[in-house]
Amino acid sequence: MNIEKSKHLFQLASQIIPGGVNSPVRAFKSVGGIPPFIAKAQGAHIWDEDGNKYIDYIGSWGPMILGHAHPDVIKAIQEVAVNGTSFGAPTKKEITLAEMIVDRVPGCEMVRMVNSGTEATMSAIRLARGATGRDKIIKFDGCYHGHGDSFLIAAGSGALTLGEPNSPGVTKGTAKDTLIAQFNEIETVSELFAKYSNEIAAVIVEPVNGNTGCIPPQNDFLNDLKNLCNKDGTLLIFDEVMTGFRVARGGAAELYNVIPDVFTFGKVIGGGLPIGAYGGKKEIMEQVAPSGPIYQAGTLSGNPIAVTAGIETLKLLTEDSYKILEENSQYLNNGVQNIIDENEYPLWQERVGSMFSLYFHKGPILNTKDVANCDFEAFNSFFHGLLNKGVFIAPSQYETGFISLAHSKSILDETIETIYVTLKELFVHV
Ligand code: KE4
Repeated sequence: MNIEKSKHLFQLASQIIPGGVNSPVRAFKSVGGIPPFIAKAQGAHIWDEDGNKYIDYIGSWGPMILGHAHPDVIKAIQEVAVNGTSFGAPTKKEITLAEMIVDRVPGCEMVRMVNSGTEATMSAIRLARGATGRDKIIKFDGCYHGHGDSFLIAAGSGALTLGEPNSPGVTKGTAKDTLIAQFNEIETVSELFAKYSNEIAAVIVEPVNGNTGCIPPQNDFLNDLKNLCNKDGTLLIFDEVMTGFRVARGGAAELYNVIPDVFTFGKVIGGGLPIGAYGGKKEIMEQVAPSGPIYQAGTLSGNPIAVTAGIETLKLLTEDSYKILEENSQYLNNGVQNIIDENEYPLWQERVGSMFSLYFHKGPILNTKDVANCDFEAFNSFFHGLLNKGVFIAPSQYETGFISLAHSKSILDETIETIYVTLKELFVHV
C-alpha cells in the first residue's frame, strides 16, 4: 500500500504539532508505523491522502454511528451554518437536543451541553463534589474519562496505550482524591467505602468499559455499585460518552436497567462535531450555575452546528436502527468466532451492541488486568495486516471498535474474510 503522502504529512505535522497529531492514540505509537492522513469519508469507508480506501471501524471513536457523511446530517449542517456559526446566546435547538436526550435516557431529567466528553466528566465530578461537600472520587483501573487531572490516574485509552497510567503534571494534591478500584470486582469498591466512608463524592464508571478495549459489566456489578453509593450518600456517575445512544437507544442505563445519579455524554450526540453533555436528576442539576452555585461555563457550549448535527443523528437512530446494529454486530462476531473456533486461535471477543474488541488473549477479559496479559506483539501484527488489506481497526488493544449503520452485510463479509486471511498469515509464523 502506497502511503508516501501520509508519510510526508506526518513528518510535516510532527514539526508543528506534538507527535504530529492532535490526540495521542492517532499517532500509532503502540502499533508502530505511519498513521494514514484521512482525506475523506463516506458511509463505512475512509480514504487517505494517497487514495487508499479502508473499511473504518474507528468511526471517529464513536460519533459516526450512522456512518460517515450521512446526507441528512450534512444537509442539516449546511442549512444551519448559513445562518451563523455561534452566537453566545441561547437558541431553540439547544432545547430540542436536551429534550431528545431526556426523552431517551432513563433517569435523566435535565442536561447541560458542553464541548467535549472531558468537559462533561470534569463538570460532573465538580457537580458531585459541590453537591455532597466531599472531595474523593472512585474511578476504575483502566477506565478513561477524558484528560481532566482527576482522571489521569490509572487511566485507559491513550494513557494506557502510552504506558503512562499517571500523567506528569497531575499534582499529588489532585491524585490523593482519586481512589482506584477494579472493574467487575465489587469488593475492591466496598473496601474503599469502608476505609473512606462519608468522604466519597462520586463513583464514576464507564458502565461498559470502552477504553480498555470493550469489557461488559458482569452480573450485578452496576447494581451493586449503585447500592454501595446509595448507602454512603455518594453519587453514581455513568460516563456514557461512548456507550450513550450507542449500546441502546437509552444507553447503558437502559440496557442494564441501572439508573445513576449523573450521566455524561458526548460523541453520538454531536454527530461528529465537538460536543459533550452532563445530566441527571433535576434536584442535582439545578445546583449548576446559574440556577445554583456550582460553576461551569463554555463559549461554544450548545453550539448551533454541533447541536444540529446531534439532533439529526438522534432522529435517524430509531428503534429499528438499534435492531439493525445489533443484528449486524452479532453477524460480525459470529463470523470471527467461527474462525477462532475452527482454528483454535488464542483469541477472545467481547461485544456490547455495536462496540466490540478482539483480544489476543485466551479466555475471558474481566478488567484491565486481563488486557495487560494480551499478546500485544501479535495484536500489532494483526492491526497492520488488516490495515494493509484495507481494514482500519483501532490502533491499540486498549481501544474499542465501532460498527455503524453503514456497515452492510457485504462489508462485514469482506471484513471477516480479511480477518481470516490475516490470522492465517499471523499464526502460520507464530
Ligand atoms: P473527549 O474529551 O475525547 O471528547 O471525551 C473523553 C472521554 C470521556 N469518557 C469516555 C468513556 C471516553 O471514551 C472518552 C474519549 N474516548 C477516546 C476513545 N478511547 C477518545 C479518542 C481520543 O482520545 O483521541
